[in-house]
Amino acid sequence: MIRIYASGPSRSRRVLWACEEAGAAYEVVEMAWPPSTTTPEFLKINPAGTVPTMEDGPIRLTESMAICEYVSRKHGSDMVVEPTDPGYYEYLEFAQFGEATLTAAGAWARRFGPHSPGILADAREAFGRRIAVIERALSDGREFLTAGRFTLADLSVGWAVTRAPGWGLDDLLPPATRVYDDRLRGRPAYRRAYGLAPAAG
Ligand SMILES: N[C@@H](CCC(=O)N[C@@H](CS)C(=O)NCC(=O)O)C(=O)O
Repeated sequence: MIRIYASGPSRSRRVLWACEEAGAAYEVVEMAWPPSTTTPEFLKINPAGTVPTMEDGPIRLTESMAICEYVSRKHGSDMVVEPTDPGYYEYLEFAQFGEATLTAAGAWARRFGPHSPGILADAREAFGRRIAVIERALSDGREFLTAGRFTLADLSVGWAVTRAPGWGLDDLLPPATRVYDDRLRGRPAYRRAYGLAPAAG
């Protein structure tokens, strides 16, 4: 069975969410925070000391989006958009943007912001500019970022959007992105991944 090393609301939730969307069976090893120093034996599994980390037989992966793609492909989920599908490059762009660009600004705010008002201001400004990319895409009324369905691009960007309150950045979410945020939070798979009761109605 797929084993996920996870910790609280970290990026490991993106992976649990992917497993729930794909209908994958998985087990969670919940780690103390930070996983590198409070659980030193974990460094033998992942020298970077980061979560999520996944083991499935001989396969070991430590990047959340790589794990989401692995789980999706293994379970035949339509969350993957193939290079031969229409809109593939839009999908590729958003799937990379969510982790590499949007999440980065949120992580600066959470990790370094408390030590320096200047860094926090810079991180907030960066997050505000970066979320404008998502707002522009969603302002045509689309439900999901690309391909007319929920894809790995939504898992990538959506994890960062739904994490914004935990980073103290939710006041920066623009209107269409707020509607998208609500839509994602209502998904049964999201709610299971976060241990939340099913959405009302
Ligand atoms: N790009 C990686 C980032 C992994 C990462 O930095 N995870 C954070 C939690 S969200 C972590 O484990 N930080 C602990 C540390 O840096 O010591 C991914 O998407 O999985």
